[in-house]
Amino acid sequence: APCPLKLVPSTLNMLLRGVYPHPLPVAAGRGWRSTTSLLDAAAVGDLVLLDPLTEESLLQTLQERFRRSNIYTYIGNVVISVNPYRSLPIYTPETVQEYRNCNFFAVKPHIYAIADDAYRSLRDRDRDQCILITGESGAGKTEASKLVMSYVAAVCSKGEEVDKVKEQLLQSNPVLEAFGNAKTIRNDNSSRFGKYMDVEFDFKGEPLGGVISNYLLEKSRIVRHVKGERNFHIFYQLLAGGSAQLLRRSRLPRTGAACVCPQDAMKVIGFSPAEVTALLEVTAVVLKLGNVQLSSSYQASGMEASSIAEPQGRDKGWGQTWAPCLSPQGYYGRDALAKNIYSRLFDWLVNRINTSIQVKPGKQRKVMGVLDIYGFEIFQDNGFEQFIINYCNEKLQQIFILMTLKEEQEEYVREGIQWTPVEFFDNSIICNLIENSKCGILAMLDEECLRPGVVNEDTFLTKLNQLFATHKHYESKETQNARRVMDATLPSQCFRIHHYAGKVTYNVTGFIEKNNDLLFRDLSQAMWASRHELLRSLFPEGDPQKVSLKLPPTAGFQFKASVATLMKNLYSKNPNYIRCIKPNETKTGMLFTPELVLAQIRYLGLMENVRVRRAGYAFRQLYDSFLQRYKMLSPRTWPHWTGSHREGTKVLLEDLAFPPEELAFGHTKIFIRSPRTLFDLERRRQERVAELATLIQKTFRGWR
Ligand code: AD9
Ligand code: MG
Repeated sequence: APCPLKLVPSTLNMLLRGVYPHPLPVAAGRGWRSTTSLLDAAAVGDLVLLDPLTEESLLQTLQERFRRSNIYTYIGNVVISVNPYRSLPIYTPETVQEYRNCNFFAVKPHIYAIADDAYRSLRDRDRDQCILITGESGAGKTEASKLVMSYVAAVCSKGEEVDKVKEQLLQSNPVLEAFGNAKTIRNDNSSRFGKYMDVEFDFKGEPLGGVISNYLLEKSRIVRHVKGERNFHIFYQLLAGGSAQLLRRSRLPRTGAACVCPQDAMKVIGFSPAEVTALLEVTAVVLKLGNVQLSSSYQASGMEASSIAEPQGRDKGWGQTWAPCLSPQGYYGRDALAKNIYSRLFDWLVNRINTSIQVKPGKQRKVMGVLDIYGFEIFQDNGFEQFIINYCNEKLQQIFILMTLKEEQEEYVREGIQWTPVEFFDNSIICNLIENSKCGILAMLDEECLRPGVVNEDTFLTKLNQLFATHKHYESKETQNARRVMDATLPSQCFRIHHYAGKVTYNVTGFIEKNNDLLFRDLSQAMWASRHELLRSLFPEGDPQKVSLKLPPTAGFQFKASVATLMKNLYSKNPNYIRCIKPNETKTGMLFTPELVLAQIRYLGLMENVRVRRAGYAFRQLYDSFLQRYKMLSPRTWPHWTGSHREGTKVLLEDLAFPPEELAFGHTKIFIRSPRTLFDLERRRQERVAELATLIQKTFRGWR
């Protein structure tokens, strides 16, 4: 009801201040506008306060908020973002201003709020930050990372030097997307690599530069992709938008609709024209390698050999260059070479960008890391890639739990509140199953890859089945039989892992080859012998002077090491999470398919998120804001309390007679255990406000 404040004489005005404190300090966790009632369950902006907490209520809340175009919702300091698949007017410069230095509690949940919080905490409190963005393909991770970056760029200071750094950092995106993104069935601009970027700031909060790390480029796309998908954007951009000179030199036709090759972005980053040309030339090499056709013939020795089929017309030059290195394993060698050139080129690109944006050593800096990485994957067929990706997500979940608990514990210590251990599902057991350096699945795979002679996946699988026969999170045909699983449905060549987010069946076919990732030595030597400086530099092991008998580290080993580095890096920072959700399979604007979202709620472990978040106390607030909002509930604190805020809060809550275990009094904050108590408090407040309003109106009428 509208408040009759305007009409009320000033004495009454004074009285009312207790009822309508102005501005209303918003009580709860993040996510309420001051005018929104906490009791409007459908609008709950922070799922920590969801009551009751069930998968269903969580789903319904997200759906209802989505319907109202509120795509962002919090779980404490975790932002859930549901992809609207249409442009919403919520990223304007005005919105940036609204969130700039905002009071987190007083504005709607927004990705800007978390970006602002992280940035301010980095600048003013000297705490390094990381922003972890996860979600399935098409859920909006990359868009989210760009929103965070552009927000930070908009709010940090301006100046010629700073603007140049900002521009370089922002322009690294289109370049990496050109080489690392592709159209897939799930997403027209799907990132086919994981990306972590540290943005570094000076003590004033001005950006100095950054470092990018990339993870596991999907290089198999170079030689094969599903119908309806495309290869990496750069190939199309090269053919449609590459300079006439480059196309002529590479003997490539101009084809496709006009599109921009990100040459300008590369220049902004600091690439020289010669570097741009070299990069695109090697890209052209990969493109042309795909057209190389082989023919088989029998040599005098009786061995079968393949050689390049008669090169035609303008490709003649290439054909001759490649001919000697493409015997004897034919297409396999050709494909391995193409994949290797491209993935090494991509690594080179990332390094080259880093050279431009890196900060001089020795400079004091504060860091904000942004991680945009593939979410949990459960497909019909899951292979080595899914295994690796899901392992990474398992580690991210582990670190999430560790960090959340650590953060909670630290706050309790700061506030002088006793910490009671909370129960949560500790997924270390699954991480260990995969990564244990003696007998984890990855170690077993490496062992198998090292075995001389014919290796195959059968022995690998048999070994796993024996080793993990009694492991709670491992399932095989044998364990199914032994455990008398009713729906024993495991296909042959498969094992199943019970991940925190669900069960995934992996087919071991291809594990060994993908883990080995070997390139024939004569191919790397041929590359090293190339006159093309860049191409040559990508294959240092091709130098005959440096022949090494040591096998290169396996793909699994490398990934495990880079995940370990990443985790260490993240663990040293203050975490902020963005969990992205894809609302439908058809990229349709504002369409919400509940079953699909529910599956993601599970993969993302959101229920566990909420549980961990409110494991101790679901809600906490500074004493003065708390007292201000609720003081009208006790005659002892209303309308005025003259003692300390802490004492006032104590008196107030004493009068309300909540069970003592529901409350804890910290040094600066009051802690409330369950959302129910908070709602109770809020309900009482609403009733009291109505009562007082009536009373005031009556009095006022009497006066008139
Ligand atoms: V993948 O794992 O790289 O395949 P992402 O990165 O999770 O995936 P991406 O950010 O590329 O997904 O988003 C997919 C598409 O959704 C974008 O191209 C946009 O068309 C759309 N999208 C995502 N977020 C938003 C948004 N906040 N507002 C409007 C959005 N559209
Ligand atoms: Mg992406």
